[in-house]
Amino acid sequence: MSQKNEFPNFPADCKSMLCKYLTKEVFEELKDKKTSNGFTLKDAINSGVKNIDSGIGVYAGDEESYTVFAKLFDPIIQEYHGFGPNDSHKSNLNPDDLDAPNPDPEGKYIISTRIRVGRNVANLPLGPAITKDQRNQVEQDVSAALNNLDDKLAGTYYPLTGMSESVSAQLIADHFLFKAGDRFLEAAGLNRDWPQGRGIYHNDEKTFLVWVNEEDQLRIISMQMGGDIKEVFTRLATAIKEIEKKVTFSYSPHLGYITSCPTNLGTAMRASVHIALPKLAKDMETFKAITDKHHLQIRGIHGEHSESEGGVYDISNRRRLGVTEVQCVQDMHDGVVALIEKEKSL
Ligand code: ADP
Ligand code: CIR
Repeated sequence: MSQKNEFPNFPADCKSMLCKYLTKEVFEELKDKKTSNGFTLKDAINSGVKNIDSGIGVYAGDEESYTVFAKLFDPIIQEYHGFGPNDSHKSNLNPDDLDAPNPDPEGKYIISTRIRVGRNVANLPLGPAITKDQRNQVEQDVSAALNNLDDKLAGTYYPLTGMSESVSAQLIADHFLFKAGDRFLEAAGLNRDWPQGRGIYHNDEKTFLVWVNEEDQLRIISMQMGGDIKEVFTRLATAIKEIEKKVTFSYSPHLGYITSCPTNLGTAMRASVHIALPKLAKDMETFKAITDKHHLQIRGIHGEHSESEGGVYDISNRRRLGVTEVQCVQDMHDGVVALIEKEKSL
C-alpha cells in the first residue's frame, strides 16, 4: 500500500460503489479520521483501491467505522439495500412466518439449498481491525460454545492450522469451506496471520456448519441437498438461538447485525439455491429481469466472483438490511418459483 494519504486514482471504467461515492470532497473530509481501534479511511478503502473490479470495495473495521466514515458508507448502504440513515432494522427468524413450500419437489432443477448468516462478537473490532490475540480468543470462545451443542447440531471444530491440503481442498470443492487467499479479503486485512485462528465446525451430516474468523467472526450455515427451504431455515434459526445462549453478538437497532462488509448488514443473511437453468441461461436479459424483480443476486457455483458451470447458478436474496430474515428467504423462494416456471416454459 502506498504510504501517502492521497486521493486514489480509479480508472475511468471502474464500476465499484467506492469509486462512485468516494468523491474528492468526501475523501478530504474523512482522510484523517480514525475510529477508537485506530481504523482509518485508507484501511476501509484498501480492498477497492487494490481491486478495481470490486462491486463494492469497502470494509468496516468496527461498528464505529459506520458512523466515523458515514459520508462514504451511507450512500453505499442506501444504494445496495435501499436503506436510509434514519431507517431502522427489524429481525424475524420465526420459521412459522415463512411461506416456502419446496419449489421443486421432483428435484429437477434445485441441486441444493444453503442459508447463512454472518455474526460478530459484541465489543470487539471486526476482522479487518482485530488483533491476533483477539482473533485467537474469538476462536477459543466460539469453538467452546459450539462444542456444547447437542442433538442434530452436535459436531466437531476443525482448526485450519494443521488441516491437510487435501482435506481443505475437498471441503472447498464440496462447497463447505471458505477458500484461502481471496484477494478482496487480503487487501481488507482479513487474511492477516492466516491460517491461525480460523476453522470450521460441522455436524456429521454437514448440514450445519460454522466458519470461524473468515470475513466475519462467525458465518452460521445450514445447508442440504434439494429444495426444502423451510427445513434449512428452521435448522438455522434453531442453531442461532442455541449459539446466542453462549455468545453475545454485535447488533445495532439501526444497522442490525454488524458485519465487516456493508452488503451484509442487517440480517447478514444470504439464502441461496444451486439451480440448473440451462435454457434461461441462454437469455440473460429475461433471466436478469426475473432476478431483479425478486431482489435476487446471481453468482457462479464456487461462490462470489466465480462463474456458472453447465447452466447451474447460485441464486440468492440481494437485500439484507431493512427487511427481516423471513423476507430474505421469501424473496429467494418466490424468485426461484418464478425462475423454474420460466425455465419450464422454454
Ligand atoms: P457467502 O455465502 O458467505 O456469501 P460465497 O458466495 O463465497 O460466500 O459462498 C460460499 C460457499 O458456499 C461456496 O463454496 C458456494 O459455492 C457455496 N454455496 C452457496 N450457496 C450454495 C448452495 N445453495 N448449495 C451449495 N453450496 C452453496
Ligand atoms: C467486492 O466489492 O466485490 C467485494 N468486496 C465483495 C462485496 C460483497 N459482495 C456482494 O455483492 N454481496
